[in-house]
Amino acid sequence: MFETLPKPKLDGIIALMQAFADDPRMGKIDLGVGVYRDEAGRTPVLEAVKAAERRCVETQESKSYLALAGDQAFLDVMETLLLGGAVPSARVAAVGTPGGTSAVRQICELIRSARPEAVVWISAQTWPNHAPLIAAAGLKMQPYRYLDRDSGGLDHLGMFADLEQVAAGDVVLLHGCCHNPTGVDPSAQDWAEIAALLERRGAVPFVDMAYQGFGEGLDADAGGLRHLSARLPEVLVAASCSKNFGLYRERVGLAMAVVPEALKANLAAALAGLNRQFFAFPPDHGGRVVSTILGDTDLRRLWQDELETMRARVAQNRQALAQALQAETGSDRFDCITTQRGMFSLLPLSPEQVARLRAEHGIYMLGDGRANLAGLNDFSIPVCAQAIAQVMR
Ligand code: PLP
Ligand code: TYF
Repeated sequence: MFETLPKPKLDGIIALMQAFADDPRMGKIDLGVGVYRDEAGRTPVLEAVKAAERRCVETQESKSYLALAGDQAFLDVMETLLLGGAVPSARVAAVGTPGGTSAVRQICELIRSARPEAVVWISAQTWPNHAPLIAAAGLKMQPYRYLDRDSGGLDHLGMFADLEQVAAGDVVLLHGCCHNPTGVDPSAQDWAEIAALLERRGAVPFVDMAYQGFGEGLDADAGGLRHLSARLPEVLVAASCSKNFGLYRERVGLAMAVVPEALKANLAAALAGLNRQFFAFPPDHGGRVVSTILGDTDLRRLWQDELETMRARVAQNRQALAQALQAETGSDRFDCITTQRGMFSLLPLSPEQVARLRAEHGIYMLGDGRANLAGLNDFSIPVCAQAIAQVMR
């Protein structure tokens, strides 16, 4: 039966991870997969996570099945972290999922169950997994303009012109903060305009929140989502705890629907039903770690300090790289790196230049120029700036 199995398309990010691991060069630099790294290049388990894990090991009395939605304590603390009380809980239905990836998939399945003809609008540059996940759920897609390559900021005119084409009942996928791969986020004013446009067109926002706390701070990063939730009748959310809790391989995420009160029970049942179809009970350990941290004053303070350290380090790398590139190239075209946020920037490099960086300098980034700036340190910043200037000459 498998002679006819089509050759699967590889995940380019995972393939790049492997290529980096296989490269024997000593001075190689990994700006590929989006994981946080400290100055020494490590992705350590957070102290708050270690402490919460110890507590869970000591106190947990059973690992028997829970509900299809997962642990309610985890869902409650995440509702507060994401929505900050912007809407009453009576409007919020949520289920745990194995990471943000399956949250995106579950939300797509939910859209298909409710409205199979809906078009999902995605930013022209987006996380490489978005399109495959939406397509796998059988939904149609349309791109909207997002990045202004000249300024390195939001293509406001292009984005709003494209979103004017959105039909009632369509879905618009937005990155909650720290847009992957561009690092370009809407301003508070932009979010208000997005909300007004979606309200006028009768379209539903779908917010993918994978980096809360890595942009400006926990509350500021959720500002767009909170504004949309307070203003619109329906908002869909996929959230991940992989980055901000460093729980990557534990697979911690949730799928959420903010709806009118009368619909909450049906949405909760539909989401639980989708969990049952795909994996039944979501993983528990990581979510329990998250609820332990957020439910304890001291652990929460420790976690927020650790998150702030990560956020500040990436912001510092942005400043240092932009300065080094300015010095090497004499051009201010890289200044936008400092106004972009989160781990990623889309560097203005051709695929050939990216290939040369990898072959000649051992510097790994995605083919479109996406670089994980958390992968830099004081030593590699001047090395990268020189190499980038060289391939751009
Ligand atoms: N959405 C975006 C935009 C991402 O960058 C990621 C990756 O971290 C995810 C969702 C989901 O990540 P995970 O499935 O590891 O929680
Ligand atoms: O964009 C990234 O690098 C992260 C990690 O299939 C990631 O979001 C990469 C590929 C993948 C899932 C997560």
